[in-house]
Amino acid sequence: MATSAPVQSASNHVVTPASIPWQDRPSGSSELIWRYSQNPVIDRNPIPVAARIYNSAVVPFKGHFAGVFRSDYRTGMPHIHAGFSEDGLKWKINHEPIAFVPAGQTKYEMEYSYDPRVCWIEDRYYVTWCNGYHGAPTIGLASTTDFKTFAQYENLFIPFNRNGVLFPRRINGHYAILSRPSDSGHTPFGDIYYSESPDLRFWGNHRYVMGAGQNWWQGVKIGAGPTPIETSEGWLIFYHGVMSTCNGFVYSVGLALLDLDEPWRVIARAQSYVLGPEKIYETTGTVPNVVFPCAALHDKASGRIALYYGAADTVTGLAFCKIDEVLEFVKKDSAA
Ligand code: BMA
Repeated sequence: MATSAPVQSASNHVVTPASIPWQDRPSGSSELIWRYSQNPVIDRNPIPVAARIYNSAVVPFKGHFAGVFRSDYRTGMPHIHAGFSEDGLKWKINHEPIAFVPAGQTKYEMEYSYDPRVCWIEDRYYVTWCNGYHGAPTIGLASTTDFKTFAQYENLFIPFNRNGVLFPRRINGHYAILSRPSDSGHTPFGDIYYSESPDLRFWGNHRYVMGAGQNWWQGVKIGAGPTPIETSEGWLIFYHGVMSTCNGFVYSVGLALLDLDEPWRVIARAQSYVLGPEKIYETTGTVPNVVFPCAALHDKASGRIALYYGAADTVTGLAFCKIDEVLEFVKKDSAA
């Protein structure tokens, strides 16, 4: 079920030894990405205050795992909570939301918070999320070392923006992020952009990376998912792509490979999605037909990846793949 190799960050820095969750591909299956047989790993009503936990981020922490979880309250508001797990499968999620401490003088506004990502850079974990600011979504930023105290910084951008995903190391001396400019609603457009910063405070050199529309399944909008994984061939990214149908949006998972030094340059981009909503917990829920990846654990020694994703805006799912197979697929299926 589990590997014994150390989990490493994409920058080859050993964050902490841990055994990532794993199941072999089911016999007879030829799927590139296969689901955990006991999905969902976080089911409905997981903590008293929240009816649904999904679109959440998980990282290695002190030999085990920690995470930041999108928790939708029965008031309808989403908030983010910290949580812990010995094995990456059974989660103890705090019943109280994260109480952010201002990193500076100002107490930053946060009307709602959702779709967190967590990224280890140099000496601490950084959390990014969609932060409600004067009724509009933008990208919130905080740091932590212990998942107890979180220092909150200024929002990275002015509204409207979502899906802020940091790179796990500086690139050409700068912090780097992918994001998706949007609107305040169920945005009917959206491309992925790259921005960089000397200090995580001032962001610029905004570059277009890739857009919606390449294929029907990603025809409406796209958005970055887990922290990019560094490989010798480039930054491997899982992202979500959205299709419009007469019954609403359908969210699937796509794959792309970005240049290591110039990540706004797309080396390869698969034309086919690699995980689509199929299982009952993905096709039925608050928002049917959604798979939305926010975290990937990568075991460098074995090449195994455990991918965490929100399903139907209701529960949290887990899926597995192998990095060499995924890299081969993204190049073979690419139109870039
Ligand atoms: C997006 C975000 C996600 C959500 C998805 C499907 O706009 O709000 O959190 O999973 O819609 O409802």
